Amino acid sequence: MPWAADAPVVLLAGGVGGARLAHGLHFHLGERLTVVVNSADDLERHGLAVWPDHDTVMYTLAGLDDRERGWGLRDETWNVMEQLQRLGQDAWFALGDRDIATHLVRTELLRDGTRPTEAARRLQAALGISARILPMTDDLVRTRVRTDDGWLDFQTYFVRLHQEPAVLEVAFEGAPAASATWEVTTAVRSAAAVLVAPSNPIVSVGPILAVPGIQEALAETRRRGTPVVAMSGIVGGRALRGPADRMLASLGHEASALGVARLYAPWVDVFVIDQVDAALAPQIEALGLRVVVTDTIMSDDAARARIAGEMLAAAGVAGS
Ligand code: FO1
Repeated sequence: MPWAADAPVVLLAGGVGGARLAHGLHFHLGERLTVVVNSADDLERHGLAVWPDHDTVMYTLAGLDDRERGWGLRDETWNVMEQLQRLGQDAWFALGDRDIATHLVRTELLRDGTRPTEAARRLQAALGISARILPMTDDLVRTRVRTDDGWLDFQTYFVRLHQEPAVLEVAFEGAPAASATWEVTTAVRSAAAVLVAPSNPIVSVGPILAVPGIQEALAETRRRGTPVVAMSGIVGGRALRGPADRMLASLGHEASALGVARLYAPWVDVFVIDQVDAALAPQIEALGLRVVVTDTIMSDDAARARIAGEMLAAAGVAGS
């Protein structure tokens, strides 16, 4: 299909893995990049609207991210948290002083009736970001996980309990009644390519697909010849970051690039795996996917740009 030369390239992303690939893609694509972020990890803390995956991508594209920690701002201070603790508040979810400014502005915009997508765009514009970062929906969707102790909010499981309990079931509360925004469906429908970050397939990519309208837009864009290219966040049987490997296993999937490929096969065309998993290529190809094998570890800016370039090449998109 003849895409417009400026047709967007859409990246479906969670937090850290999504932000790293978005950074590499931004190098090639600039304002052509549209990132659709998982918003089911979002939460309200101390009365503030906190959007972890959106902010991780936003701070990374603005060059303000803390690379060691993976979330939040570089050179952050924690005075507000210290004072909250003095005031007897539960401070298990750490909000940095400067990060709080983001949540204050966003909370006020939302309270004044601004749509979440519009609030997101205003924050991005204020930080000088040329790419678009779109929440997957303007509606409230929240991930909950069932453990031996019952159902937990995602951040209680992830941050407070350090992802220790085995996850027996996952639910995206609010998803059936949610709808995709026109910004997201238009971007997917008009995309030159849709890419999937090496994020957690269950709780980062899963919620995006659970929003009614997004799978339909993906199916339509694929029918018109737009490729969907995904990267495995499981390398050598281990998650690059976070609990994806344990989560896959406890939910009955194989904790490997092949396990992720099985989940993605119905809606993905090309699967990018790490060189350490090269031996899995024939089994992944047998699922009907084209396989690209490369070094997928995004250790520095050069690696991010190289891997992003390889994904774009796999999608047949010329970058800068
Ligand atoms: N992750 C943590 O492990 N501990 C925290 O205290 C924490 C605070 C936090 C504050 C703002 C923000 O945007 C992200 C934050 N994260 C924290 C990261 C985040 O909760 C997770 O990495 C994602 O939700 C998983 O994608």
